[in-house]
Amino acid sequence: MLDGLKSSLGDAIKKIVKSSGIDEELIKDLCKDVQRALLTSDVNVRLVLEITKRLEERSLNETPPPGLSRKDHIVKILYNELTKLLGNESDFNFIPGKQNKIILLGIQGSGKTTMASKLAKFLIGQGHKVGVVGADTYRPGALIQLKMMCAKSDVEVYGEENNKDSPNIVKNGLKYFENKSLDVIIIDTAGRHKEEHDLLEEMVKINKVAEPDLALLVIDGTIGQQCFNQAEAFHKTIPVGGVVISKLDSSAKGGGALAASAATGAQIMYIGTGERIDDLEKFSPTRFVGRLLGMGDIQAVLDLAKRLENEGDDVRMKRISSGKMNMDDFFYQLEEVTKVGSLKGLLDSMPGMSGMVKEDQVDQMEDRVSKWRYIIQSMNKDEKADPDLLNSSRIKRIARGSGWAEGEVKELLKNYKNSKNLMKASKGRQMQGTLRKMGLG
Ligand SMILES: Nc1nc2c(ncn2[C@@H]2O[C@H](COP(=O)(O)OP(=O)(O)OP(=O)(O)O)[C@@H](O)[C@H]2O)c(=O)[nH]1
Ligand SMILES: [Mg+2]
Repeated sequence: MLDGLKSSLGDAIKKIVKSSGIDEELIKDLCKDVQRALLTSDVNVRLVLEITKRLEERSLNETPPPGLSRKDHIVKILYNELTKLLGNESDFNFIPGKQNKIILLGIQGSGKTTMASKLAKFLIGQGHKVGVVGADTYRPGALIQLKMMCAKSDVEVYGEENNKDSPNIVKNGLKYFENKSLDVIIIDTAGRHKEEHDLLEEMVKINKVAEPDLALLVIDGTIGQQCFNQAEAFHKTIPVGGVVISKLDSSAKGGGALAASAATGAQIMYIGTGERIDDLEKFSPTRFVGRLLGMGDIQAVLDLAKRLENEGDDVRMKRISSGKMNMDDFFYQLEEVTKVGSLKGLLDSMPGMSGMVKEDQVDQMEDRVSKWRYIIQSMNKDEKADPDLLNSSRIKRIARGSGWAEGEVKELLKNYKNSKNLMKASKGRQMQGTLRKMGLG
């Protein structure tokens, strides 16, 4: 499924992983590769540009958490951004003690009947008891097709071969199943018109009779980003509870279909990945992107990132307060403070501090933080863990790597050492500590 997209994204990641060092050019290259991959998969240009812009900005500006390499961090950013592109995780909660009605909607040939039988089997696998109503009165042989597919999983189908009134069939079907011990009823409808308007009118009628708990819109994934218009039109007319994208196995445009549907705000709940009855998956953006990027590789990175995030503050604060702050800790604190918004705002909000720091001092500090970001990024892992290693030849190398003068590197080191010493002395005295963290103490 989506093999083209998978291999082109995979190649892009390989380039990053194999590189000897990360620089701006490489990040720009990655963005171009990702752009190409997504466009080839028919993802909308605007969405592609948004995602690669964020990928570039975050890759250039974010400092990886200590312990996570820059490369891994970039892979993680790519993973995050692609996941966001595909919308949220969503689940339909079946209400116990009643018959939950699911109606399948969609244009002709989108895959509704196939989906009805796949979904029936899938839900049975989850322990539900399922019945199906066939309300397609237009397509010759529709009921036979549905019955044949459902027979494979012993699901009973209600249909009326000679009744042309589909809302009436739905009504009769629901009545027929009423007293059977079933908890899910799936209703397959006709997709007779390509013209949106007529189709939508019919949908509204059936919808009224069925009073579904979940209306699932089935969209053919091979149409790519055109999904947007279809999903949006349906979404506006009928309270669509979820979207199913079918035929993702045979579509080179599947990425576009998924992204476009998510962009309407509709939740993608299931995907169809083949013609057989088992070719159905519950859709999860995180799992999907994980697989797209090669789950084995990415999972290890995500696990590590998560562990480091959780380890986060406790360990770090202990290290800092015991005077063992390393360069990563120092920078982490600087970033924490600047993240809050302007330093001035922060200081003004502290009791007794208001107006104590002059405007230009604050500006200077913010400039410094951004300068130091580049310098610290040019240090290697050992140097960050133990800045005492930084002798004059290392300082020279770092200056060259970061694009700043040696004097700036030395200035940073001086501030780091001051902060570290002051931190030791000011244990527990929070406010002064904060000031010193910023190199203002
Ligand atoms: N490759 C592939 N083919 C699919 C998938 N889902 C459905 N199809 C095929 O698409 C065609 C149409 O599927 P149907 O389930 O009959 O579509 P429908 O929406 O019920 O069509 P109408 O009732 O005519 O509106 C059939 O040939 C199916 O085998 C899928 O996930 N992958
Ligand atoms: Mg059908």
